[in-house]
Amino acid sequence: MLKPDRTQSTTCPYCGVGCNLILHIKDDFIYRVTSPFDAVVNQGNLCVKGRFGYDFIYHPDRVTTPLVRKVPQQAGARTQAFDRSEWRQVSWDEALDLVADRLVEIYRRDGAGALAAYLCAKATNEDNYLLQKMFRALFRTNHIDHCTRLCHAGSVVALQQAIGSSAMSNTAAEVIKSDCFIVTGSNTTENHPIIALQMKAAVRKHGAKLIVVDPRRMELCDYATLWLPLRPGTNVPVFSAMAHVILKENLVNWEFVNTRTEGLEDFARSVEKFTPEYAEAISGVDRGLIAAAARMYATAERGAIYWGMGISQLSHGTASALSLIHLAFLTGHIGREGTGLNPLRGQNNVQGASDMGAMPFHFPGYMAVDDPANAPRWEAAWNVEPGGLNRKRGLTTTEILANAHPGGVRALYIMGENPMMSEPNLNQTRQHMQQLEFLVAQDLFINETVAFADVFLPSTSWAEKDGTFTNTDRRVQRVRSAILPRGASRPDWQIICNLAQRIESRLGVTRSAGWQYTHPAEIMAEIGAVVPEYTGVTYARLEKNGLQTPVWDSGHPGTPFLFAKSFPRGRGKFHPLEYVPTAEPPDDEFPFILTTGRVLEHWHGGTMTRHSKLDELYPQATVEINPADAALMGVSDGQVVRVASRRGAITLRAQVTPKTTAGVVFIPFHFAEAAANLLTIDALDPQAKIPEFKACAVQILLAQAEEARLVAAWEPRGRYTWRGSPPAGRIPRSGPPEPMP
Ligand SMILES: Nc1nc2c(c(=O)[nH]1)N[C@H]1C(S)=C(S)[C@@H](COP(=O)(O)OP(=O)(O)OC[C@H]3O[C@@H](n4cnc5c(=O)[nH]c(N)nc54)[C@H](O)[C@@H]3O)O[C@H]1N2
Ligand SMILES: Nc1nc2c(c(=O)[nH]1)N[C@H]1C(S)=C(S)[C@@H](COP(=O)(O)OP(=O)(O)OC[C@H]3O[C@@H](n4cnc5c(=O)[nH]c(N)nc54)[C@H](O)[C@@H]3O)O[C@H]1N2
Ligand code: SF4
Ligand SMILES: [Mo]
Repeated sequence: MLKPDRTQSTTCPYCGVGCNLILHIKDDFIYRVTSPFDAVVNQGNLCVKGRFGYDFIYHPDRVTTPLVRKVPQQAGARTQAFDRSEWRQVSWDEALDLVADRLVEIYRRDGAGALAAYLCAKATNEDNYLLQKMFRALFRTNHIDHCTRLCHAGSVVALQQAIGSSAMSNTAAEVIKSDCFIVTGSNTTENHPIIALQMKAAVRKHGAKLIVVDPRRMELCDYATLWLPLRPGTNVPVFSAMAHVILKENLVNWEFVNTRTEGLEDFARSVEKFTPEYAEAISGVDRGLIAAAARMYATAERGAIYWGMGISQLSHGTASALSLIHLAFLTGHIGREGTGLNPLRGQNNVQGASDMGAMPFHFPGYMAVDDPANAPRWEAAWNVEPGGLNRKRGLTTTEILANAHPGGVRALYIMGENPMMSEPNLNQTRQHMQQLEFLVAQDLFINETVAFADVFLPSTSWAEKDGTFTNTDRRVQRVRSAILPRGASRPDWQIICNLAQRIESRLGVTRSAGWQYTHPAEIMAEIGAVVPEYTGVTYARLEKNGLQTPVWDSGHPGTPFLFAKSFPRGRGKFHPLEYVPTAEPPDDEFPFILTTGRVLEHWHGGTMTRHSKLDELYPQATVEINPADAALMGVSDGQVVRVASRRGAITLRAQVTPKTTAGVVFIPFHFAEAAANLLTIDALDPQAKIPEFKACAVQILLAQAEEARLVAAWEPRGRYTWRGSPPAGRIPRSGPPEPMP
């Protein structure tokens, strides 16, 4: 067996579980990944992505030199360029000067509101902190957001309203201490695989009861005591009916309700009408099952709730999450080990990016931009004149693109996101992208979004840089550079510092906000000096297993579970709810409900996993159809079908499976050849602004022969290749910039 020259321990770049990895390296090449058995998060376990999905860093399509578009792009007529010949390789100086010139020009001409940035839940805390600092301190804009908007925004708003804090309340591994737990809107075995292992252990080894509430028959249903297969978009009636039963049968934890919550009376009146019969009529879930689930959760010693996108990605995502929070309030299943309200955060560092202020409403540490007490603290930290920082809430991701027009947003800076795959209604998103006057992308690949850019800044991957990620249960862990940066790529934090200094000199700033860091540890020290929850987070203390925030001071051990004594807002607040149907119910013309989501082997728009061996494990998009529906339509397994909504159409193979319930079809959104988001609807939750990815109406037709031939010709990695790339098989080594062909 190959002997490594060295190993490096670090954190997985994929999901929010935050598994610890050991990279085995020979000749500056990572050839194997294992995991330490004493890692508290994953105890030696890894899913297929953590174990094998790192090879994208060596993929020949990866771009490691700064690039500028050859043909200048015009607002309104911006095009996508996937071909190397359409770009010019430039030096870092030229690329950074151009970006600084254009951003400053647009800022001087149109003001702060014309600039916006998408931050990156894949990048480190330090990277995100610096990019929001650059846009807030230098350009005075709060138009800063990231993929959390498309993700747990509904949960975040609901938890803020009810509790005053939006993170997972407990540690995922505590699930083995629960005697009953609800998993809803979360396909945990595919999307948080290592947490799912702990859930299975809770059931099989510790005898816990599991209640699954989900329209799809995902793997955890095999472990569940009860499965409530609800129609997509009917969370509020189902969970409100559970609250109804808990109140009617007096299964309420009165001590908790009386001492820790407020607003019960109005709430109790509002759930009068949510009888199990009423909920059954709307959701399709048997009334007896709803009552049984209510009793099982309410009478547990330690009950916990875990949830995912099936709760938040709806045009009433906030209400859905509130309907879950009420169950924990009524039963007092929060503030103790093995209980809690646990939104499973998705990206490796989405918790961290949110903590770092990668959002339009908050400075780092969730300090509201429009609360007059907060801006002065950051003005002092960033050397900004008093009153200088913008105190108005900025635009969200979805709003930033919708406002890309003269008088609105003119320049967008995207660090590691792919809205041209991840936003709903892509045909419209495309039109918005075309309206931008200037687009900068900082990424590893020319993905569907980067292809629209004027300038490409090549960043290093997680394997080539130092920093920290904060996982789903608030654990801040080290990311350690294992190999030299590929080609001329630079860590995100360095690119931002290089650029910010150029911007400051063009703006003629006399008081620098400070960009002279020699190591990300110094950035973390700056964060900890102002954000109380990160005060005790220093690199020296993170060495082995990281620390769970809040870490109030340098001796504080971190916080495994929250809210033992009180909530940040004082008492937990009940919110009376109404049932609001999804924005686009099925009808005669579009008779199926489309729900979208993920598969184990792939990641979002596929930029990373489709440039990895993982693509060979799951090479093609499929639409999952229930056998009853397939029989009615005469569709057989593997047949090519055309799926259309009012916004777009795609062609792909059918997968006939009982995993999806009758009337509902499922398409993963990883595949550009059949992008699910061409179909999805851009209806938004009014408060959280999260799109309704989980329900829209579609029709399914058998494909024409021509379309079927196209699908048959798909190959693994058939998505795009960066033409002119090195011959397959050659592994580009670190070193000087690659020559352009
Ligand atoms: N392999 C892989 N893992 C990932 C990701 C990835 O791309 N690939 N992405 C990461 C990210 S960013 C995130 S946010 C997480 C997401 O993780 P999940 O939340 O598990 O994501 P989804 O696949 O979108 O599945 C959501 C579940 O909601 C269910 N659902 C749909 N509609 C409803 C509804 O109306 N009510 C209820 N109760 N359930 C419903 C679906 O059937 C599905 O089981 O995964 C993370 N992990
Ligand atoms: N239909 C449908 N759409 C959805 C969802 C759904 O369930 N259904 N889910 C939504 C959710 S929950 C989410 S979170 C979003 C995700 O949406 P996005 O965040 O837009 O998707 P990703 O593909 O994860 O994009 C990450 C990008 O970062 C780059 N990258 C990786 N590492 C680094 C790094 O260190 N530095 C830099 N600069 N770049 C890096 C990758 O190459 C990639 O291009 O999608 C949303 N869209
Ligand atoms: S469970 Fe998540 S963090 Fe762990 S190896 Fe898989 S993708 Fe990585
Ligand atoms: Mo997400």
